[in-house]
Amino acid sequence: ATAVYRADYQAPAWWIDTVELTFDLDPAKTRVLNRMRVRRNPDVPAQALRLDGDELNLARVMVNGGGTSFKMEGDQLVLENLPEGDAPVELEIFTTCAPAKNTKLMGLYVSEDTFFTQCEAEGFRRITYFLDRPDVMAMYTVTLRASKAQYPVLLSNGNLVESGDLEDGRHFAKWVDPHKKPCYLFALVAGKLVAREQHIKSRAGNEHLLQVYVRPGDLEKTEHAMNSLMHSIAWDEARFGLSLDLERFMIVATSDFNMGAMENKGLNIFNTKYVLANQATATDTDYFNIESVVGHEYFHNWTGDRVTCRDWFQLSLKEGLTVFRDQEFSMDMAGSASARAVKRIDDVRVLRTVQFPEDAGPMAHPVRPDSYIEINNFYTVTIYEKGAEVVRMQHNLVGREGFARGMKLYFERHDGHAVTCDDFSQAIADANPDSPLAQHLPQFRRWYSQAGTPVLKAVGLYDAAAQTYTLTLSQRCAPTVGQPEKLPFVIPVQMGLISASGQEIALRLQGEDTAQAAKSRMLVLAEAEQRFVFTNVTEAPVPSLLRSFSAPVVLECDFSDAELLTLLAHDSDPFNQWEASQRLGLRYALKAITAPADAADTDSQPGAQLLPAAFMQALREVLGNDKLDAAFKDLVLTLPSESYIAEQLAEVDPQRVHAVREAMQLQLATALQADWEALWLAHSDTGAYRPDHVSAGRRALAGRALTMLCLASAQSGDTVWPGKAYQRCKDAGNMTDRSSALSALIYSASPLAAQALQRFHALFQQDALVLDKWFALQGSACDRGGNVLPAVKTLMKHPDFQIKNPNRARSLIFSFCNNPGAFHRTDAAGYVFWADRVIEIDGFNPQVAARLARVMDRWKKLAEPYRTAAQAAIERVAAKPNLSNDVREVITRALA
Ligand code: B3K
Ligand code: ZN
Repeated sequence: ATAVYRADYQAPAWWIDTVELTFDLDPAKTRVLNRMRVRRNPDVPAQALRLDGDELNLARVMVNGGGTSFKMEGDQLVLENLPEGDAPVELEIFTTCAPAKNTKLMGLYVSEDTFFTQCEAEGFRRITYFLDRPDVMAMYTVTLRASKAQYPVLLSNGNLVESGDLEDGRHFAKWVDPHKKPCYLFALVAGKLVAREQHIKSRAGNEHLLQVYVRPGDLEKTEHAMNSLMHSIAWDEARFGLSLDLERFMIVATSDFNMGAMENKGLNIFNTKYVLANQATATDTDYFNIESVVGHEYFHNWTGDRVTCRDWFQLSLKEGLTVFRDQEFSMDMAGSASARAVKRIDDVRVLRTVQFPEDAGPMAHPVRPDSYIEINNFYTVTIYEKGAEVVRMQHNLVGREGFARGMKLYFERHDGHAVTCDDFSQAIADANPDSPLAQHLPQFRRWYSQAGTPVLKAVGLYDAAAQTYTLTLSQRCAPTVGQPEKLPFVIPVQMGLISASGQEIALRLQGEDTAQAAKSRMLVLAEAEQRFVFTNVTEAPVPSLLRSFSAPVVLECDFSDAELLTLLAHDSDPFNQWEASQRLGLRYALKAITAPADAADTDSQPGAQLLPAAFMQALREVLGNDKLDAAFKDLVLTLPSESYIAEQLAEVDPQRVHAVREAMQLQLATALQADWEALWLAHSDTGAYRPDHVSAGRRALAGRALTMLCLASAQSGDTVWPGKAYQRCKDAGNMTDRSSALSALIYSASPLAAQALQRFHALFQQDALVLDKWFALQGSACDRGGNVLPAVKTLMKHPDFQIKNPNRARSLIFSFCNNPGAFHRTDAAGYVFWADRVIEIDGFNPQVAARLARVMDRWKKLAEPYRTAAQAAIERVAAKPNLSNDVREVITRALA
């Protein structure tokens, strides 16, 4: 395996204008006839045509209707003697492949007797020989032929132009895609499926047919996905003027899928997890995720499909932008300012707990990487979530209207083309020539080229005599792999100033004539250090910085506890209100963790008071504040995660982090017991189920109250609350309440947990997605004396456990390996288990194995004895011959 470099990009020597594919579908041996019209790229010196292939059986190659000479070089089919000149050449390639044996779930494969494809990033070469790169865009005509009884539904991209019966019980369908596309957006589906259908008329007046295909029996679980699709279509028209460009738009669900979903043109293929929902089987989170993923894939129809990536280094061009779009869609759907803030907080939590560690670890890479060995390893939180933050900063630097203008220009310039991240920023800046983005564009682009999370340092100085407040902002960024020196970023800092009594102070910078009406404004830090002097400040203010998380940075500021309590109580920016609670929680956790072991032996004193009285009182006030939404209260009462806490430490003892955080949880449970009881009474009856933000927030808070009450009961020996939780497991009217009650019993180690789990299994043994939850709850259970790993090992032998199904593997194995308190064991057994599973899964599905391998990214930060044991486990994987490129790349980087 060798690395590919962005700097080596060259335009293709050949173009493919049209492709006609004919499939004779058979699980054991599918025949693929590929007729292409190719022509030389006149802008590039003449070269042989080199077509990519992978695990194909080649039967025949013809050129312009006759035989030809060809050779194989590795996996490539090389045609050296094609006719000279500009005239198009007709190529015909006949191959076969074995979909039933395809366990990698890349290319053409079979799941539950149905054919599916997954081509992004480089799966099309597993279907036929092709120029498998995104800058080669062609027009497709696809004919599918298969047994009519076994595969009554035959789907591909675009419009169905012809269908009918053939001999021997076979039938066919012919599809024409009216848009040219790169091959990674090709798809076909064939099997016994049923569809929910919806006819809609767009704003532009065009009629469209929407279809959601699932297995018979699942149809009643497709209403929410269909509604989400209709909302997505309406939103993209309203916000960006982008309409559906197809007569028919299809979504198909499969239970065997390596990731969430795939945006194939007009034929999106989805993991069932992001399609199927009813109140009995799906939680509020599932409902919101479905809306967001359906939106995400639909929005790719423009940002990804109409304008695609020139090469895979530009992946964030479509992914960062499309995540930004799905985040905005979810926020606009959420409605109220506070529901928007909750969504923003959720997104930032993912960024900080997953992306920040990635950016500080061995897999760190810029949003636009410079090299890769296996592109599938680069579908990362950096490309997606940090990429979305980089788009969001551009949005904030030009404003909402300006961004819409920029998008319009982007499509005017690039529709139908394969372009770069630079092209995108250029369009946004050019449409807003007077914006700070245009002013700083070359420097802003460092967000695409430099990896690592910048640290933004803020120092405030109040001068009572001069009535000025001087805010000094500076930035630095630690070295990352291959990038020892970093240049300053352009950091938009949305901010305000608050008086001790909680009033917002008018913001007037020195040199400005009058104070701006707004009490929140954006400062742009573009140098290593800059000073901002505010005048007419009549009392010492508390700065509220980086409101709504206006840049993906770590904010370093010496807030006192009292200042943070002021922000928690009074900040008009709900994000920073929440942030204040997190800073305080983190501060007390770190203090306890780094205190000398004998001074705060939390292991032996689980009741230790780690959270001071003033903080507890502030939390009590949040819980009792009628003006705050339940969902927001739930987030304020969520302590920073173990992995986020660990990330702040130079050396991590995961068991100590776990013990301290659990001690803090216990304090929240016992000290606020009366508050939790009141909350339970007020919120536990959520009425008829509706997955809207207000009632979902109530359910979340009720669920947390129940968990806390069960935890306090475990301490006191009381049995009332576990009894109530058990009762709720039995007769809850929806999956959100049922699973949160079950999780409360498991978390509090209630003796009723085992029985509740058994009942839950009996009730849902026919439902794969609910069984995934059942496995996940056990894999992520709070560890008590090392009990989780043996339970996981036993569950691996459960008849419902199937390691080859990615959702099931993730539900048990990934849940366990991402459960720090259970995974990091002094006897190293968690690491041994991890290494065994990586090796096992790599034998049939490298992409899933490589994801699991990433669990060990931060091993170098571990304290002994964990560090040595982790290294031994990683080295054992590395020593394995025949590792996939996917796993090899992750492991090599981890050990480097
Ligand atoms: N574009 C796909 C991801 C493909 C992953 C390939 N390993 C889904 C998405 O981002 O919408
Ligand atoms: Zn995407």
